Order: sequence, then structure tokens, then C-alpha cells
Amino acid sequence: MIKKFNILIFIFFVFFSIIISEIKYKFFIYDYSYIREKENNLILILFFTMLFVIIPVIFMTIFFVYKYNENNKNKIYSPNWKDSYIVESIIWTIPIIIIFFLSIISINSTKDLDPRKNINSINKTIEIDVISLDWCWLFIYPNYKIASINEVSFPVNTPIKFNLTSGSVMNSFFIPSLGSQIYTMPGAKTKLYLIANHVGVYKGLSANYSGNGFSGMKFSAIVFKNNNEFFNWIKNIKKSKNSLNNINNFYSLQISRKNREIEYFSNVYPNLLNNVISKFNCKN
Ligand SMILES: [Cu+2]
Repeated sequence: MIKKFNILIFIFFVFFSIIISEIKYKFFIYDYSYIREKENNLILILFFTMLFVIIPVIFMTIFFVYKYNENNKNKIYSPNWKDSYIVESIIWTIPIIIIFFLSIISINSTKDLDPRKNINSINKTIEIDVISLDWCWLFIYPNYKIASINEVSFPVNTPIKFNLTSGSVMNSFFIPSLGSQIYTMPGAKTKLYLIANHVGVYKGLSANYSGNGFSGMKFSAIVFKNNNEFFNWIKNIKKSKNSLNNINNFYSLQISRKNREIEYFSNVYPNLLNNVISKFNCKN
């Protein structure tokens, strides 16, 4: 009987370590940003805290099934649970401690990972306006008067302030490797601060189903190794013949199209983001 029990426990721990290593791999391979790193740590802390409950419960389930089995001749079954102070204090104290611990972590990380919170860095923050359309992403660099569709770029270790809105329905702006997602909503402006700590090209997407062409609503986020590379990218866009210098050009972008290619626009209409927002705010 003991043998069978040992085998079960062994299988359980093998299975458990496979899950843990898989989770570690899945999380840490995408550790490309400061925010993402903090989010990963938070998830791992919560996960291991919950193991304090899950492991004893699984262990006891297997143990009790064997110990109080009908075929176990050596069992001594003497239920005497009424007013057991030991049992009562264990089943109340542990959850209270865990809930208290988790609430402190939740409060602190909610403040800490607020998407509207500025990220401290020696490098100057870059502002990028983002407008979600049917079904593509429009990125505007107000300080450089350029825009692009389905491609955004910035230098490494530089905080980015995204100002977001939607030109059509609600979508969700998400670069999974860099951290937090945030909703874009028509007539509303939201802010999101992100920073990339590794050079590379990351996938961006909408995490909110928004219609028929949604599956093609993807963009690439290019992280350059220095400002020079970033300015070259901007110069390249400045050469584009397409422009967005009046609101009608913007309206022509709003025509729904699926699987749109990357497009560049030089000479962008000033304050386009706020214009798009005010379009939805009709006061009667
Ligand atoms: Cu909302």
C-alpha cells in the first residue's frame, strides 16, 4: 500500500515540475521590458502563494483516500472533530494570512503598474498618438509630423507615452512582449507608458474582437538600438508622397479594408488625435 502511495506522490511531483518549468519558460522568454518583468514577477508570486493551498489539498486528498480505504486493515477511524480548536484555527488562519498578503501585493502593484504612470529614465519620453481603425493601426508622431500604418518604432531604453483613441469601434492596444494592454475607445483618450529594454521587432495586435477584418489587425513594433537608427526611420517616412495634411485624407483612411500593408505618411495634419476624439463628442 505504501509503495502505491509513493508512486502516486512521485508521479504528482514529476507532473508538477513539468508544469513549473513550462510556465517559467513561457514567461521569461518574453522578458523584454521593465513593465513586463514586473508583471511576470507578480504572476509568479501569486502562483506560488496559491500553491500553499493547492499542494496540501492535493497531498491530503491522495493520503486520505489511501489511509481510510476500506481495504486498509490498520486504519483507526475515530472522527472527533467537534470544537477542535486546532483544526478551526488552521482552516481560518491560513486563508486570512494569504488573503492579507495578496491584498497588500495587489494594492501596491495596482499603483506601481498604473498605465498612466510615467516611467523614470535618463532618456526623454517620446510621444506617439495611436488611432485604431477598421482594421489597422495608425501611429502619429506629433513632434515629427509623420504617421505610419501598422508599424511603430522607438529607440531602446526610452520611455514611450502612447496617447490612444479609436476612429471606429473599441479595440485593445497590446504589444505582449512589452507589457500592459489598454483599450482604445471612440471619443475617449487614454494614456499608456511603455519601455523596451531589448532591441528587436515585436508583434502588436488588438486584444479585443472588433469585427470581420480583426484577424489582420496586427502591427510590428521596431525597437532600434540608438536614436540615429530611429531618426533614419523618420527620415525615410518623410520621403513618402502620401500625406495626411487634411481631415479628408484621414476620412479616406477610415474606409474599412482588410489586411492593410505598412504605409507611411509625411506631413501630418496637426492635432489629428484630438480632432478624431471630438468628432464623436456631439453635444445636443
Ligand atoms: Cu471602456
